[in-house]
Order: sequence, then C-alpha cells, then structure tokens
Amino acid sequence: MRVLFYCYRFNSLSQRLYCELTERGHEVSVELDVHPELMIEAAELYRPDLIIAPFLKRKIPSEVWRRYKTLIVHPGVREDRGPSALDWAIVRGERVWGVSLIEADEEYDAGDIWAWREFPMRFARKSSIYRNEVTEAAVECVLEAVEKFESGNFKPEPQREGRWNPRMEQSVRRIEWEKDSTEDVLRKIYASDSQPGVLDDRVFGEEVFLYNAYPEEELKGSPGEVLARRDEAVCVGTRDGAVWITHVRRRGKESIKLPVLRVFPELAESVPEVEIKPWERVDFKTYREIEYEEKGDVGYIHFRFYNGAMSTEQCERLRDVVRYTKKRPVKAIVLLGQEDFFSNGMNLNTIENAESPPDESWRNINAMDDLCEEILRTPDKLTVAGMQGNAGAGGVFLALTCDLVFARRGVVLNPHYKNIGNLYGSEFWTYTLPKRVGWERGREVMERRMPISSEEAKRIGLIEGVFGRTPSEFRRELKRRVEEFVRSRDFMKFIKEKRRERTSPEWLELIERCRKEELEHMKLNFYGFDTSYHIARYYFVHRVPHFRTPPYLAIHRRLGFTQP
Ligand code: COA
Ligand code: THG
Repeated sequence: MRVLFYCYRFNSLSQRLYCELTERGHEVSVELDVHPELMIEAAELYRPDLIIAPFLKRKIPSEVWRRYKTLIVHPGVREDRGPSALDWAIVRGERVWGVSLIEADEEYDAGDIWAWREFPMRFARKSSIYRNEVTEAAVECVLEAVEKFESGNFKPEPQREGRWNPRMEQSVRRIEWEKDSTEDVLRKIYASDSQPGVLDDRVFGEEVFLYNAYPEEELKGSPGEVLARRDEAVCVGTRDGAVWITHVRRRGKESIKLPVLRVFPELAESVPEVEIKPWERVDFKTYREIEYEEKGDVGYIHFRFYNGAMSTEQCERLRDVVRYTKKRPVKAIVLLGQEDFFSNGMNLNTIENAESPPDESWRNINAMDDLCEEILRTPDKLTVAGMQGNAGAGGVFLALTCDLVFARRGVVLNPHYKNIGNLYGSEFWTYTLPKRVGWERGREVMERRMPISSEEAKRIGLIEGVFGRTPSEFRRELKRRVEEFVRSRDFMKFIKEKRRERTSPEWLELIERCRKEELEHMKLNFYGFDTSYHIARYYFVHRVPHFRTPPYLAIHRRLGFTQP
C-alpha cells in the first residue's frame, strides 16, 4: 500500500510507524505540516491508498479527507477529544489510558473509530508515556486499521458522545508551592514535560518554564526554596518534601531548554552541592544523572541524560565512571542509558548556548570521542550496549563501540549524521560501521538518513540482538544473556582474542587514524565556509517550524516522481 503521513514533526512516534509500515512492504511518504494548501497538494501528487496523521495539530482540509481515507492517531481513550489528551490524563490521575485511531472529520477528533487500545497508566513524565505506552498502542492500532482497510469491508464505529477537553492552560499547570504536595508538584511537571513546561516565578525569582522533575525522599525544606544542587540540577522544597528539577527555559521566543545551573550559574555559589557518587548505594528516591550498579560479575552503568543529549561535561562524567568500572573486578560492563533514550549524541542545546558554538561543538565531539575511546580501549572486559530506548546520530555510534549491542523491540535508530546540517560524524563510525555491515551497506544507511527499527538493524548486522517488549523485560533478558556469556567457556576465548587485538600496535594505530580523520572532517563542519551545521542546529534547537518538506521524507516531492 501507499501511505501518506501528515506530521507536525517527524517525531519518535512518526518514525516508529514509518519503520513498522515500510518494513512490512508498504511505501510511506511524509508531508510535514507547513500549510493546508500543501497538504492538499501532497495528497494530489502522491494519491495514497491511505493517509495517517501520527502527530498533527492542524485541521486536515475536507478536500483531503473526503477523497482519501484519513486516520488520526489520538493519544487518548475512545471518545476523548482535544489537543492535550495526555496532559489531562496525567493531571486527573487516570488509572487507565489509551490510544484511538480516529477518522478525520470536520470537527476535531469527532470521527469514527477504526481501532483503539488501552493500557494501565504509570506515574511518569508525559514524554515517557508517549514514547513507551502510547507508541506501542499506536503501532497496534495502525497495523490493525491497515488490515481492516485492506479487507475492504470494515465499518468503523461512530462515536456516541465525545468528551471535549480543551488545550490545557498554564493556570492548570501552575504550582502552588504552599499547597501542593510533592506528588502534586511532580504530577504537574510530568504532565507538561517536553512541551510546554510549567511556568513558575517562585523558585528562581523570575518567570521560567520547569522541566524534568524527580522525587526526593531525603532532603526537606520550605516550599519553593532551592535546597541543594547536583549534576547541574537543583532540589526544591515542597510542602511535604522536595523534588529535583533538571531543566528550565526562560520566557521569550529565543530561549532554549537548558540545565538549571547553566541558566542560573550563581546558584553554584549560594546553594550547597550534595554529592552522591555514582557507585554509592542509597535506599531512598533521589536524582542522580549517572548510577553504577554492580551485580556479581557485571557492572551496569545507567545514564539519565535529558532527551539523551550529552554535553561535554556529561561525556566527561560518564567517561570517569567507565574508567572506574574498568578497574572493578567485573567481567563485563553494560551501558544502559535510560528508558526513553539510549543516547542522541552531543548536546545541541548546550552548544547553542555557548559563547562560541563552534568551539563548544569541538569540545563536545572530542569529549564524545574520549568516551568512545575509553570503551574501545578495554582489552580485558566484555563491553555491552543495552539500548532500552531510541538512539540517534552519535548515540548510535557510541553504542557500536561496545563488543555486543542489544536493543529493545520497537526501538528506533537513526544511525546517521546528515539531518543536522550534513555533519560528517565521529565517534569512530569509520571503524565500527564497516566492521559490522561493510562499507557498502554502511554508506547506504548513512546516506538514506531514514530511521530503522532495531529489528532491521539486527537483520543488516548492525546490532547483535533484539528482545523484550518493555524496558524492564529487556533489562531482565539482557542481564540473563550477559551473565550466561561471562560464565561460558567461550568467554575465556573471547577475552583472549580481544586482548590480543586491542593491545596490538596495528589496532591502536587504526583507531587513532580513524579518530584523526573523522575529526578533520568535523573541524571543517564546525569552522569551515559551509555553515549548514550551524543553521540546522539553530533551527533544531529553537524548534523552528518547517517551511517545506525535504525530499528525503516526501517521495511525492522528489524530482522525477510519477504516480504509478
Ligand atoms: N541535543 C539536544 N536535544 C536533543 C538532541 C540532541 N542531540 N536529540 C534530541 N533532542 C531533543 C529534541 O530537541 C526534543 O526535545 P523536546 O521534546 O524537549 O522539545 C526531544 O529530544 C525529542 O524530540 P521528538 O522526537 O520531537 O519528541 P518525541 O516524539 O520523543 O516526544 C512529546 C515528545 C511526546 C512530548 C511530544 O511529541 C508531544 O507533546 N506529544 C503529544 C502529541 C499529542 O498529544 N497530540 C495530539 C494532537 S495535537
Ligand atoms: N479532523 C481533521 N483534522 C484533524 C483532526 C480531526 N487534524 C488533527 C487533529 N484531528 C488532532 N487533534 C486535535 C484536536 C484539537 C486541536 C488540535 C488537534 C485544537 N487546536 C487548536 C487549539 O489548540 O486551540 C484550535 C485550532 C483552531 O481550530 O483554530 O483544539 O479530527 N480534519
């Protein structure tokens, strides 16, 4: 089938659905939401069998849905309507939530229902529910609807009485520090995570949006007061406890989301640092960016970098923990990232915020490479990447520096650098990619610049294995496999071979050459005449709406495209 996607952005859900459909043999062309006239034009150019809107805010013109079957992914249960579905579900503390696939109609979200799924709600960030439960449910709905559509005789179910929920305003999200409990504060920030954040003027003495909160069970203090700092985040008192807040954005169109301590550096003077080493065991809930956990022969490293983006300093902190682990009496080191993302490579926001973005880009990519090199230069231990969540660009290649790479089923990978202004890329990709898939395949993946599923990555030999439906299922199975391997007879042989390779002068020379050559290209990307990286980064970081759909997404806008 030929399927046209309408998307506000080609976000994680759109990418996952793209993979699910194309890998089942359907053709998918994507039109970004630029203008209603262009939506009509896209449909007329492509003449799809079916249109799907995985993530769309704008009304689809009737010229489109009267001619083409058009289905909208709504992150809410049947008969729920409106633009802030998940936000309301979190604020209201719904115990069960869901996804429904609604046929486009004149009135928003009022059309017939083609498929629906429900799931138990977790008390978690909106973006996390979206990237896990909503995404899995949406995939099931879309696959079911495609089948129903192909059968040709399916009659969708009309809605009886919809429940309209308006756009959630800041007045609902606003924290009342004297009145709200820790749970209330968390709920409000969770419901607003990623977008739009919670507007607050109390904690920092000026109006900012708050993002990414964690519960704290040890520290306590007066409501709204900044009590402590750790890893560029701050701990803030509530009526009955405290919460951590890691990111803020100043008001105003030009502002971007940054770690709290980068927006308010003076807090480093006035607020005490309460350090917990990554390997320290604590028996209360708190926030720490990197956590090292040792179980028997295996060391697990968790890193909770917001949006999977890794600043220079975060790369350095992670490298230090890898160094520490290498000296531990363990046989294997497992990198786990966090549930939502494994890693998305260098942090474009902190780069954009730096006094000199080219210099900061250079520092950041060198810190990424130092981390990668630390992992590569581990001659006497097995290294494993466990991708519980999605990875992109340098984050994928960071994983590939490990001996074994596993990913959860449903993870989406973007193993290329092209989308941010044609970067050449580093992280030793010129060593790891051809080694795994050969030059030809490698070039294909890099040039096509489209996402691939973890299943596809396994098929082409980019990664070793795919398993687990949920992050916890994935971690359990990963632990089992790694433990089994380090106990096996093959393991001794493996380490012997690895040590021989990784201490040989040829290998050391090879990786030094790869790093040097890659960085020469990157230097040109950062400091050369071609400024496309700086322009693309600006657009990305400032979330500037698209003004056209690039042909790599829109098959129907490619030169020489003809209807079949
Ligand atoms: N450096 C810095 N930031 C990076 C990065 C890097 N290397 N790589 C990724 N990121 C950031 C992006 O900037 C983005 O940040 P933001 O979400 O804080 O703005 C984030 O990582 C991932 O972006 P994206 O793929 O667009 O998001 P997502 O699909 O994972 O989900 C949601 C984000 C869920 C919050 C958002 O899409 C949403 O609100 N969904 C609900 C939709 C809905 O309710 N629709 C109903 C009809 S209107
Ligand atoms: N039918 C048609 N197009 C659609 C939908 C539909 N496009 C996507 C849309 N569903 C997804 N759901 C919503 C629901 C409500 C709103 C946006 C997307 C919404 N938007 C503005 C607001 O936030 O106030 C109002 C914009 C306006 O109309 O002026 O409320 O079912 N054809």
